Amino acid sequence: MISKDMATLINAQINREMYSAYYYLGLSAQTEAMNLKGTAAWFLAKHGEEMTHALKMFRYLIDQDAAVTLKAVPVPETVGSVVMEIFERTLEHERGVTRSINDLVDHALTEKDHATNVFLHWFVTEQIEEEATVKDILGRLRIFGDQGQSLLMIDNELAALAQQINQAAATAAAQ
Ligand code: OFO
Repeated sequence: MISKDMATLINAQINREMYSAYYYLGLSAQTEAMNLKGTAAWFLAKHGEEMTHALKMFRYLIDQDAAVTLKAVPVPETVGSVVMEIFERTLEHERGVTRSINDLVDHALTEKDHATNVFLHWFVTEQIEEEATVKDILGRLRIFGDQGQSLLMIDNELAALAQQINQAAATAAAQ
């Protein structure tokens, strides 16, 4: 059993994870409309990942005998159609999520809630990986540009990355 305060904060994080999923879904639609198939597939794969994050927290609350309180998911912010800008906003978005996960860990430590602290470690590690991936994509866009041939190259790389994410999700679901 976890405290009411801790459960409230995890419920708020479920909402943020759902928002992340929605944010990526919106960008998938947007980049699909820009004919960036690989980028759209990557954003769609990210949408699926974010949904699993929300469901991990949902399951944790239930396992801890805490109430799940679902709230409305905000409409995702509008991001311009410049590819560089899309990834800059995405990095900012992920950094914001990292801050909120860190706040949760801080709270768990304050409460000496060891179970939640251990549970959250997975998310801390996940955020490191997610920020690094977006930083890497952004780095390539900054070096090669976000137009023409280089955009095509990055779009192809994102298609391959999306496949990896989907395969990992399928493997995890089969276990
Ligand atoms: Fe939920 O992992 Fe990023 O946002």
